[in-house]
Amino acid sequence: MAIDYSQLIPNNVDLSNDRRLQRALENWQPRFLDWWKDMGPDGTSAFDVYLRTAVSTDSNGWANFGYVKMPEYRWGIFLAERDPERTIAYGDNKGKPVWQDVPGELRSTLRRLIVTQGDTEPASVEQQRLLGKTAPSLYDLRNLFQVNVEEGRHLWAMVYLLHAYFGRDGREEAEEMLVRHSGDPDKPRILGAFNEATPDWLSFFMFTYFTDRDGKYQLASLAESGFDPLSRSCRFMLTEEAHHMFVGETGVGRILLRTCELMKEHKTDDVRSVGGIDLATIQKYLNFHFSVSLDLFGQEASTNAANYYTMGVKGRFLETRIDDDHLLTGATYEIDTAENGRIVKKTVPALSALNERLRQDYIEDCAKGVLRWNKAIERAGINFEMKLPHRAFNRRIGAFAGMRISPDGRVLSEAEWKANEGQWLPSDEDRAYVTSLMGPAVTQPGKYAHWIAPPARGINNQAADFEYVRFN
Ligand code: BYC
Repeated sequence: MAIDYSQLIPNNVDLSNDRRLQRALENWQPRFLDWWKDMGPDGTSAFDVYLRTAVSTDSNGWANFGYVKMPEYRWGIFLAERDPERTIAYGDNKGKPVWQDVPGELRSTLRRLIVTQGDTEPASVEQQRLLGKTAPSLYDLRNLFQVNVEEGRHLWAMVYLLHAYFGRDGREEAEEMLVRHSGDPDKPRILGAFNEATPDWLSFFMFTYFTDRDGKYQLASLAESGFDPLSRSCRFMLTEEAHHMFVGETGVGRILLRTCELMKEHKTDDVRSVGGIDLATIQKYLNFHFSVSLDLFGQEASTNAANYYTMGVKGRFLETRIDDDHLLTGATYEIDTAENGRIVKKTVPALSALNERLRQDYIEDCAKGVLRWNKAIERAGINFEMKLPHRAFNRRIGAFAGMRISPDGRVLSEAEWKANEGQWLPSDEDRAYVTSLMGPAVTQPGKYAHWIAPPARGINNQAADFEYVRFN
């Protein structure tokens, strides 16, 4: 169904035919807008931003570009097309038609997953609230705002499901989405990474590379859900997620490129002395964001994950393309885990290892971008390689939580860790240095902060000096 933009809440779910639901969501809408004004990008209400807006949910040409004031962005409810033939691809209900409503016995499980997913979306907007003040260019500022409005829409996607399918409980959960806040000591966001600060643009690019990529993998698993409205919501969300990871990959890539240029131009490794971000510091930020994002996959061995799968609630990445029985009852999977203070390999039932399997898919995907960064460093004639740290490094969730492990996977004593931590994770001094580079936003079209290279091309093929944001 086409997106109906004539409604207060744009949608392709025929909202006007369900007056109760429409009224409930129209009640939530002003609260969302208040939250956006209080917790969204600070001081930006009057800006005209060159944004893309969804005009249809099919794969061709869904986006429309134009100047929009962010509070007037048409947040709405867009689900991918329904496939009337779709069946559940795995677990005990394999082969049965997908559910158009929530089966009673799965209600609390589904609600919990939807709430956890939904909670991350406004959290990331809160984390990025102040970044606009120090944007390295209009191009980057526009990309930040695009990411922000789309995370806002992803919240709408989950809030719609809560309102439409979970009755009063769902409405209460939707309220809570705007009450918990990133880093709030009393009412924090649910998952750890979403309570960390994103105080500078290097952090932002690492976050969109690593943490948004967790989003890709979680959404892809939920897109396999037997609960069809969740699946269809996630499928459309994934189309928006791709741009966020592009922002991350190219953002880190452009910083690396600039660093290499400065090293060559000034014939020095001491990039800080010439106003760039040194490679060692970039590696430390990578270590931090990668390890924090690995935690988002949960325990290595998880009965929750096994139950989600068996019940048909959450599948594997690209479930239908995997060549096996999609039941996994007798199957095994080898995981890295900890035993008596050591890292060991262990073969466990494949069902309980589903979080770890997804984490493995994610790690392989992360490694591809690192390879591209390294090629660019090599092309620039610099002898340095960025590396993903060991999966056990700096973990707070799962078997390695609390252990001291080096980026190359050696178990350390507390003293060894303390002696080296500053070489592996950003120190206060590193953070202070990166923060010191974040000057006032660069607002002249086509100009870039000193520490980052321009992008290879403009958004929607716009010219290099295109005015992506007008401040009014
Ligand atoms: N922090 O059996 P386990 C995105 C808890 S990002 C805190 O492994 P499960 C985005 C867990 O709740 C994608 N607690 O759990 C990106 C459980 O508690 P109980 C977000 C954690 O359920 C950028 C216990 O530990 N989407 O979209 O298998 C910008 C046992 O753990 C954490 C989703 O996450 C943690 N990291 O796995 C914007 C999808 N990990 O039961 C957006 C929905 C575990 O003992 N969520 N715990 O009370 C899920 O699928 C699952 O909840 C998790 C956890 C994969 C997160």
